[in-house]
Amino acid sequence: MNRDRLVTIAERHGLELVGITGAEPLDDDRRRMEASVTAGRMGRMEWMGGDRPRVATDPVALDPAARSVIVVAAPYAGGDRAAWDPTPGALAAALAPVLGAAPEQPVGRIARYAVGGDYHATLRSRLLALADDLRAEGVGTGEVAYVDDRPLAERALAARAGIGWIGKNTNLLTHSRAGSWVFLGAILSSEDLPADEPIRTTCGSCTRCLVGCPTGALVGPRTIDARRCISYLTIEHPGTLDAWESAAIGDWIFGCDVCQEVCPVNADADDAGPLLVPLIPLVEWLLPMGSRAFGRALGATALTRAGRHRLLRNAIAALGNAGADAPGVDALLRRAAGDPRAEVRGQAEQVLAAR
Ligand code: B12
Ligand code: SF4
Ligand code: SF4
Repeated sequence: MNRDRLVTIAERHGLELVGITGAEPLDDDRRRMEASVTAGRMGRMEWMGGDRPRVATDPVALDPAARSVIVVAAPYAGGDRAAWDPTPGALAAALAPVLGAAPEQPVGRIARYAVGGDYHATLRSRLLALADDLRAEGVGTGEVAYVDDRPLAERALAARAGIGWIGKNTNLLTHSRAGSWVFLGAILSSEDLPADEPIRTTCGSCTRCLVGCPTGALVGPRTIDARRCISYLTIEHPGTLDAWESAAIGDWIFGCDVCQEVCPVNADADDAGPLLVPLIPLVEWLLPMGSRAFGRALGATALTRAGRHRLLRNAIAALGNAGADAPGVDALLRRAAGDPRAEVRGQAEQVLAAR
């Protein structure tokens, strides 16, 4: 199959950015991943260690029949998310009881990537449908499409497939209108497809993300210390956040977009910004909710990655950072300090103690 045909088929699924690379291992990326884990920069993400760097950087380790990797980038902001996500407003719809109820201040921010339907499920089903179409045209594809939840070095493969380049903020940046506001996914193919060339663009002398990261998590160009990254702290970090971590998240309650907001590559992305959520109604809404009720309310969104307890923990920390003194806040925090979950209790006690 030639490239034009692949692009035409991918466009049917709303996927305009496609690249092809060979299945050869990414030895340099493997070494960098191992170094990052060994140095502790991946924090408590134990799943990033072990055999993952080897497997993630060797498509053949995932599928012995792999000869090529088809990589796609799907815009989640600043471009047409609706082209591939049938529920681009899923998060606002799920949070309607909170967004509708509210006094306006203080608010927490939810990163742009989480605003639609859970991208793992949505993009994976798009990739599976694309793989079916490719098979129908005689292209051998592996059984599995990968989006984030399988061990595959998606950014490094996307860069090698010429979709973009890895910026100093460690994200894959593209020349499309969406810039770096893209998800990445991949399909392994047993065909020797014509590989694309990596593009030559670099960040040049720009350092806006390194300077702009509010927590110093970008410890060098293309090197992140996840332990300082708000995205890690709000989504992956287990347990109560300590005093530094709580202060570090500021008003972000799920993910962080700052190193992409400051990036000139995203200047043409006409996006709606992060989702702003009033914190007091959010805490009131989440507190009486059990895990099942949380699943029913938010199960179709990416917020399930943090779950009820971390989201509540983050909202309480952000409430503390805002110095909220509206009537009823102390009573709300005292209720949270009696929550069955230790991370919620601990966070509420910490905020109460600092008031
Ligand atoms: C673990 C993880 C995280 C961790 C660690 C992030 C990180 N930078 O490694 C945390 C929780 C912090 C995180 C945060 C976010 N993530 Co994340 N994350 C992942 C995951 C699951 C693995 C990434 C990984 O292996 N990291 C380890 C590093 C060492 O490996 P690497 O990224 O593959 O390769 C790096 C090095 O090789 C280095 N590099 C390359 N060449 C060179 C050369 C030199 C000289 C040097 C020094 C380094 C270097 O740069 C590469 C890119 O970081 C991927 C999905 C996947 N399967 O790949 C998503 C993924 C990277 N995340 C994604 C997103 C959207 C985010 C957030 C934007 C979400 C948010 N808004 O909060 C933030 C961005 C924060 C940031 N600046 O990276 C997207 C990125 C899309 C894109 N355009 O790049 C991915 C690809 C998920 C997806 N399927 O779309 N994430
Ligand atoms: S996501 Fe936020 S905290 Fe993490 S590196 Fe980027 S700006 Fe820094
Ligand atoms: S802000 Fe500048 S240095 Fe950072 S990723 Fe964007 S272009 Fe590269």
